[in-house]
Amino acid sequence: MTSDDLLAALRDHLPARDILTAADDMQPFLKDWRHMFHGAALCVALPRSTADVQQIVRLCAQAGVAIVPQGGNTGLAGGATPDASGRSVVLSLSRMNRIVAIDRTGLTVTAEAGVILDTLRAALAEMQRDLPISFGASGSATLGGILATNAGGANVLRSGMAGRMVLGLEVVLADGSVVSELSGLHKDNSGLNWMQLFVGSEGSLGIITQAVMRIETLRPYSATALLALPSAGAALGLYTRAVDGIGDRLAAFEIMSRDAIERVEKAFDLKCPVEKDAWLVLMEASSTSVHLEDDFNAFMEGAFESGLLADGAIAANQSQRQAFWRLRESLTEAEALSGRSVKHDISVPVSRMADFLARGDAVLADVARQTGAVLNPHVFGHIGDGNLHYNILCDRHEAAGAINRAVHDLVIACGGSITAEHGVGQYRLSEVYRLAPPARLALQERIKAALDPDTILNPGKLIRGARP
Ligand code: FAD
Ligand code: 2HG
Ligand code: ZN
Repeated sequence: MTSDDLLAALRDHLPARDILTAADDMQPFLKDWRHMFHGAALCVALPRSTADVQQIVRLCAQAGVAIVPQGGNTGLAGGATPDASGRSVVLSLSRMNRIVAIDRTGLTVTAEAGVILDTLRAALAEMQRDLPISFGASGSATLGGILATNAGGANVLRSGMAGRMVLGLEVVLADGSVVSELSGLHKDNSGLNWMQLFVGSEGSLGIITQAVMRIETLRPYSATALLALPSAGAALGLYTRAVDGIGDRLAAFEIMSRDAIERVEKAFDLKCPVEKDAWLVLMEASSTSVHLEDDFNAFMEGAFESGLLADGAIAANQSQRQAFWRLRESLTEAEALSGRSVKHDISVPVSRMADFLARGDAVLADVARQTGAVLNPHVFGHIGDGNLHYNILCDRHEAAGAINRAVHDLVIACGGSITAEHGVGQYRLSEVYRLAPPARLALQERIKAALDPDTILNPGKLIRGARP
C-alpha cells in the first residue's frame, strides 16, 4: 500500500476533519514541548473512539507505516515526536477525552486516554475525591500520556507514581486487536499483571485508549511552607524530621537551588518571600483533619529550633500557597527562557543525594575544563523520591554529549537511574543502551518483538526494535 493509498483508506474510515495533512494544521504535533525535536508526518489522525484507533492501527500495519501516539505533547524526552522521514502517522488521543464514570464509594475513576489531568482532578474535586498526581504540565498532559510515561510529580512520596494507581486498562495492540479490562477491580490475581507492561511503555507496545484509576478522598486541609536551607544535607535532615513528624500527611517535599529560583524571579518578575540560602524547600502536608494546621505549625517551630533552617515562611492563606507553588512550577519554563540546557532526570537512593550533589560539582568542573563550555546548574527536584532535575545551562551545544555522559556515569556510580520520571523517548535512548544492564535490554526487546514484530509502534523510542 502506498502512502497515498493509506491516506485514502484513512479518509474512507474517518471524517475529513479527523485527518490533518496541511502543514500548518500538523505543525503543533510535529515538535516537542522544548522544541528540541522536530519531525514530519504523513498525517495526524484524531480518532474519537477505540474502534477508530483500531481501524487506524490496522491500516497503518497493512501499509507498514509507523504510528506515533501522542497525548498532550508535554513529554520531556521527545517520545511523542515522529522522525524526519515524513512516513509516520501521528495518532493524537486528544479527542478521546470523556470521563466515563466516577465511583465515589469504590474509589475509582474511568476515563478515556485523552482527558487532561486538571480536568479530571477538577471533576473529582467536585465529588470530594482526588487523583493525587501533580506537576507543572497538568493543564495539558493527558491520562494516557501520564500512564505511558509513568509520570511522577510532587506527590509521589505519598501516593507513588501514576502506574501504581492503575486498576484497569484498555489498550489497542499493534495488530489492531484490543485488550480491555475496565471493571476496576481492586483485587484480581487471575492472570499476569499485564497492565503494568503498558505503564511507562511510551507508546511502543500499545495504544492506551481508556483507564480506570484508583482515587482518594479529597484532603481539604493543607499546610505549606517555603524554607531556606544552607545545604542539601540540611534539606535531607529536615526531610527526615518531616517523615517522622508529619508522617503520611506529608504530600510534597520539593528542593530548589537558589540559582534556579533566581531565574524564576527574573523570568516572571516574581519575588521569593524568604531570605534565600543555597537551597529552598517547598514542603506541603494535607489531610482530612482540621487539626493539620496546629500540628504543622508545631512541627515548623521545632524545625526552626533545630537550627537546620536559615529562613522560612508558612502560607497564611490559599493565595500565598499558590504563590509558593507558582515559584516551584515555573522552574522548567524559567530554564527554557534562560538559554539552552542539558536535562538530567536522575534518581539516586535518598541517602546518597548530598553525596551525588557534592561529586556532581567536581564532575561538572572537569567537563567545563575539557570542553571549554560555561556550565550553570539549574537544579531542583523531589527529595523524597531521590529524584533531581540536574539540569545544566550550557553555552556550547557541542558539549551536551560530554555533560550527559559524565553526569550519567556518576548516577550509575551512586546506584541510581538516568531517568526517574520523564522516560527514555528519543532523548535518552543511546544513553540507556550505553548504561542499562544488557539482560534488561534483551528482555525488553523480546517483549517488543512479541507484541510489535513489525515495529509499527513508536519506532526509535524506548526500545530499539528491528524495522523490517
Ligand atoms: P505526550 O507528551 O503526548 O507523550 C508522552 C509519551 O507517551 C510519548 O512516548 C507518547 O508516544 C506516549 N503516549 C501518549 N499518549 C499515549 C497513549 N494514549 N497510549 C500510548 N502511548 C501514549 N513529568 C513527571 O513525571 N513529573 C513532573 O513533575 C513533570 N513536570 C513537567 C512540567 C512541565 C512544565 C512539563 C512540560 C512536563 C513535565 N513532565 C513531568 C513531563 C511529563 O512526562 C508529561 O507532562 C506527561 O506525563 C506526558 O503526558 P502527555 O499527555 O503530554 O504525553
Ligand atoms: C518538574 O519536576 C518536572 O517540575 C520538570 O519534572 C523537570 O524541567 C524539568 O527538567
Ligand atoms: Zn519532576
